[in-house]
Amino acid sequence: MGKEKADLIHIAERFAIEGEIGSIEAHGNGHINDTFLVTCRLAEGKTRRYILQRMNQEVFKNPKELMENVTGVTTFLQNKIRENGGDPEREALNVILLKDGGSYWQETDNTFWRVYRFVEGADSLDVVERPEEFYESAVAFGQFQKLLADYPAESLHETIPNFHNTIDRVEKFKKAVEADVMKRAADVREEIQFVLDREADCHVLCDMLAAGEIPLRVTHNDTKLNNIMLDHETGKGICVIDLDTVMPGSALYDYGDSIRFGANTGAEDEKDLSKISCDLELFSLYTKGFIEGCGGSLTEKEIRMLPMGAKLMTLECGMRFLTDYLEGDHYFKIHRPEHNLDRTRTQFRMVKDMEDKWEKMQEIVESFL
Ligand code: ADP
Ligand code: GN1
Ligand code: MG
Repeated sequence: MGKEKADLIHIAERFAIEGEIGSIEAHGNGHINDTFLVTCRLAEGKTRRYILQRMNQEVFKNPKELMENVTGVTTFLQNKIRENGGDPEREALNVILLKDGGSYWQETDNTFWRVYRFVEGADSLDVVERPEEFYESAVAFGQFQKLLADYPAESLHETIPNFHNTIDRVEKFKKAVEADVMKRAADVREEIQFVLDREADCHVLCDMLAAGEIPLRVTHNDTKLNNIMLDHETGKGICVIDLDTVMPGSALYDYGDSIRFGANTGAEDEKDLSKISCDLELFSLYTKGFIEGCGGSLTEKEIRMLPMGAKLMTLECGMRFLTDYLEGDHYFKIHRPEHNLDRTRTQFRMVKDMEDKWEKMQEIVESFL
């Protein structure tokens, strides 16, 4: 991770954490930030844990604006949770400030760091082990969006411009194919063609948003299963994390990204594509949970378009992995040479499977109208 433990301790000590640092270990499976679990010793053998993160500056060009969003959203959520009788220290992310009050630390090497309170008694999952977990994640992501319904959207910075603009994503993808800086395009012709054959689809949701047929909302935009903490005791989605991409978007993005990841019968980077498919039971469960979580706020049009949300978020993600592969793997963390290509292939297999199951998916969604 590029930093010695002593450096990490030095950075963590800038923040108003409690106790004496006992250990700092790399943590979690996020693809973007460098995440560490910091365990501090308190009196009487007790411990307090924190998450220390180096924000990814390749992805987030403006850490100051990023942290303005995160502090704004977390403070707003904490107030709502308090009003609703919940526990704001556990049900929302809590930013730990610097000893002198700022929300992030700039190291001398120009890296940017932040600290969150660790959400105890809960887990983030990389795969759906029990269908109920997926259902609970849906309810929680739906509720999250509902909680943010009256957040002042105009105060949010666009941390990644055009993040789910699939028209823009296709353009960037085509540029990467044309530039072919790594000379990899010839080996992935089939995958490139897969995108080009679906270019028209990439306009559908953008056009509907532009025409006002579906509403712009404040959404999370990165709703994969490991971005939610599930409570050990109740199994409920206790806290939505990874708030770096909270921005105006569509409910269909949040719904679709969860289906992309969690309703897949295989892992996002599975090499054996025969293991990849869209599990319709999980699809149905998530749909039910998300609609419930949104508490009646989704319009009929949004509900009818849910299958398109799932397909487009999966296609977009595959296209992003392929773009990164063509550009030399500078965006997503990779752990083996063709990692982004393996990820691309699972996404495209999932899209194809959704296309084969399209009518069934629509029937399922319509049963909730
Ligand atoms: P990335 O953008 O790289 O995905 P995340 O913010 O999602 O970074 O953090 C990576 C992982 O670290 C999460 O999937 C989760 O397992 C863990 N994590 C992050 N924040 C917390 C927290 N406050 N409490 C407990 N675990 C956390
Ligand atoms: C990244 O940050 P993480 O690992 O939760 C990415 C998402 C992708 C996802 C694919 C800011 O999510 O958009 O869907 O990887 N986040 C960002 O697994 O680009
Ligand atoms: Mg994450």
